[in-house]
Amino acid sequence: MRTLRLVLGDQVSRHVAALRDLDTERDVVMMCEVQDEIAYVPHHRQKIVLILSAMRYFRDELRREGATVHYVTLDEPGNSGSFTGELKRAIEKFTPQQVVVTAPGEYRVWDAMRHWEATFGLPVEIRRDDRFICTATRFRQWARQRQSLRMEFFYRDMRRETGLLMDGDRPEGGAWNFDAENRKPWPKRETPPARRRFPPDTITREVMALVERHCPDTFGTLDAFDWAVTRQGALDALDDFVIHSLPFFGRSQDAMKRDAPFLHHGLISAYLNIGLLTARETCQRVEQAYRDGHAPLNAAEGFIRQIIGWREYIRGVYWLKMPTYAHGNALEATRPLPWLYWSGETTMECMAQSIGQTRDHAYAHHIQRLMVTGNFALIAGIAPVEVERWYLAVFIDAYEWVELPNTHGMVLFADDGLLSSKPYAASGAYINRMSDYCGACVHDVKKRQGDGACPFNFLYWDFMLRHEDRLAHNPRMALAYKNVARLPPAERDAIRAQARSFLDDLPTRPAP
Ligand code: FAD
Ligand code: DLZ
Ligand code: SF4
Repeated sequence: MRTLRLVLGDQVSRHVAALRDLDTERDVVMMCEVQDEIAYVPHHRQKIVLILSAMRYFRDELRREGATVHYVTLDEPGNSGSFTGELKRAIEKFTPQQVVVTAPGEYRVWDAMRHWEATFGLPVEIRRDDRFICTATRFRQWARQRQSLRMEFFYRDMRRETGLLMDGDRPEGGAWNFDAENRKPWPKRETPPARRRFPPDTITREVMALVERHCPDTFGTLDAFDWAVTRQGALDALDDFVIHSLPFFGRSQDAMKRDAPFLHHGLISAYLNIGLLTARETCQRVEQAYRDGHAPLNAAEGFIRQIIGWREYIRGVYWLKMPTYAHGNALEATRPLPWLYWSGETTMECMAQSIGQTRDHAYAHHIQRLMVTGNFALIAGIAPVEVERWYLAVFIDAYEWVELPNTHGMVLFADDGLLSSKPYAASGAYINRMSDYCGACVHDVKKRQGDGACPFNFLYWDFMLRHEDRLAHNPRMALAYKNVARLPPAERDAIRAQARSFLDDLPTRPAP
């Protein structure tokens, strides 16, 4: 039976479910570069280049294996601009007896896919994406047994199921979590390691020219593009991380430093998310480094927890709650996204650093996303849909299944605490403790309000006052609200007034 096998841009793996039983003699593999996917948010140009380059390399790899690959480039005449339109054209051209595809990462695409069988009048098999360790069904069963969905318990189950860092049926080292040893500021005199980068070669340079022509005005520069675009490149990047940075991963996980975007982070989310690396092999490589004595347990455990814990949990929540998950707005946040998120022009050094490096590399690490750009959006009361669109656009690794729960739930508390037991609101003191940003900033991090005060300070206190009725009863906020109670009435008024005028003065423009 002749089968048409559709592979999406974030599925460029020979082991993806749709290619499992590929018959290179009879079947046709299809991939298409389409305008709908390029434009559904204004993606950073490096993200588009990564995806299209990885697709083109994967096409060539499959052809070397002898497969027939129907590949539609973005500028090909007749390109209909959508998955559905391209599938229609391919069905007319190859007259297959069935279509096979791997389930997509995003609900939006799944919603289109489930109509294909009726639209085209032939069998369309949507296969489970087995790149993930926990299936959506398994997560649903886990969630059904709980009153609250806390990641830590899910993570323990994943450790047991995968056997990663286990000592029989007990956790390696006698504890599930070694965070008490982690999360220190960056050591003052230490220079961050030079990370292995991958300068663009011919295929990538062609794609870069295409993207420059096609998306001249979208966010982000291409000048510093040096992400890996092949499976081998991604494996080399993982090796580089394990050798040079893994031993220090836990310690430096939350640290921030000026002009140092990567520190000891993995830089592998983009590869995991498009299929160039698998979660399991990445964790096994890290576990081996620990067992060989190359990395301490706190580092290996901390890293593995991010992947089999947070990453799998976040995906589970997405498929458990979509499509309604995105609709909530528990804190009734309505401000438009300030233009500084796109321009990077601001006197707040922490924001300028985090947004500037995002513009240059399509990358900011977790704490910058959570506690700088995310925290600002939370305490400023910016509308969730606007914040979510920004996060989905600007990062090299952004897909809705992982971006949305992180932004909507973890950062904005828009899901009313489904994902995290309290909002991650923080004043400038947190940023000052974990970074060297404040020393280079015109604002005074020690000042709560008044001339020159750090905006994170008066916005934080304004947030706490604004949401007192809703949050003061949360036991995890009790200590913070004790401090709120000590604020004299005149200072409360001053904080509120300064926050309002600061936010009202921030320029906004229609989003790109
Ligand atoms: P490391 O710091 O080296 O961590 C290792 C790996 O753990 C990452 O590669 C990633 O696969 C996984 N991981 C860690 N934390 C998370 C998490 N909270 N959720 C899911 N996976 C996690 N990650 C994405 O992959 N895509 C996104 O669109 C995305 N959006 C985010 C939005 C916000 C507001 C926040 C707070 C976090 C977001 N994250 C997202 C999670 C995290 O910030 C990135 O995975 C991480 O910064 C990627 O860089 P790294 O590979 O150097 O990660
Ligand atoms: C993100 C993206 C972009 C920018 N372009 C394409 C593309 O041209 N062709 C393609 O197959 N996939 C692309 N992608 C990835 C898809 O958006 C992704 O597969 C869906 O969001 C499903 O997760
Ligand atoms: Fe950011 Fe405030 Fe520190 Fe400036 S002083 S870098 S605005 S936290």
